[in-house]
Amino acid sequence: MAMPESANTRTVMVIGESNAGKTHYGAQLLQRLNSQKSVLQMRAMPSNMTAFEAAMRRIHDGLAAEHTSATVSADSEWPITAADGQMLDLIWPEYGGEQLNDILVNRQVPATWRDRARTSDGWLVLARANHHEVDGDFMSRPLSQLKQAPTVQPPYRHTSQARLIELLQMLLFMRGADVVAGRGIPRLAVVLSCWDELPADLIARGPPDVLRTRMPMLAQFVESVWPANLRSTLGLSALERALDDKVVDEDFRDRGPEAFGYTVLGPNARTPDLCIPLEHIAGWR
Ligand SMILES: Nc1nc2c(ncn2[C@@H]2O[C@H](COP(=O)(O)OP(=O)(O)OP(=O)(O)O)[C@@H](O)[C@H]2O)c(=O)[nH]1
Ligand SMILES: [Mg+2]
Repeated sequence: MAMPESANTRTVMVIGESNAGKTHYGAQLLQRLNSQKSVLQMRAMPSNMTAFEAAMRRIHDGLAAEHTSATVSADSEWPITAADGQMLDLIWPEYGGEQLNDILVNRQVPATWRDRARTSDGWLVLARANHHEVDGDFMSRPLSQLKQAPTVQPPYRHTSQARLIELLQMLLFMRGADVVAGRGIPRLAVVLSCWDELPADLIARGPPDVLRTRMPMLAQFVESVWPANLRSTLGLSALERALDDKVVDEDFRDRGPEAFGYTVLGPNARTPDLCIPLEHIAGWR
């Protein structure tokens, strides 16, 4: 599965739960990487493109792509090169995001994930910030409210923040990283996807600020494990708007997918270059 390694090749893997926006970002990135206009280019044929090709066709027609079925598991490997000749191998495990959940529930990491955890140089975590409201607990809600215990207990499930932290901890453990001594820690980019969905008071703020507001526990975990020079937080809107799976967005179709999407670098600082998160994670920026 692994591509031949060379001294200046970095390997990055994408981590994201179901609905995080993996497939749409992947489809938009592919389009940009093949466009000859981006600072990063595809240097050879990527493998296992089926899911992304279907998504690219849908987006091209102004429609949202379909969810990736939970049974899909096909590593897509993208050989990328930068203008100065540096190389990046991106591993995009095109999976139904539910597989991550299976890892957490079964507490077993399949061999493919173990290998990825060990051999990758960087991890790109996609999290959909608008889906992460801070859950109420005794720190944030008055005790009087908590006393009114629900009569029917919902099945216990970790919050999405807790799931991501747990997953990162499992992957760090598989890797044999020494968190206390700060050894063997991969680069990390937390990419807050679907930025366009955020409410007006957050949309103008910087990505680290939004991470701290929407996912404070994850923000603290990342800050405590990753030294500042190994981590970054960015915002991303792969489509710049929501697409429907049945009603065609004619404006999007007419102007084309290449006219949409941006990376958020800071408060009100955006660039249409969707490859920036890759440069960050490779340590080129
Ligand atoms: N508003 C907005 N919606 C987006 C954007 N990117 C993706 N979406 C929507 O987010 C939903 C999930 O996106 P996917 O790319 O299918 O998510 P995924 O991570 O591949 O999910 P699974 O395939 O279930 O693992 C879809 O309904 C998309 O239409 C964006 O930039 N903006
Ligand atoms: Mg998908």
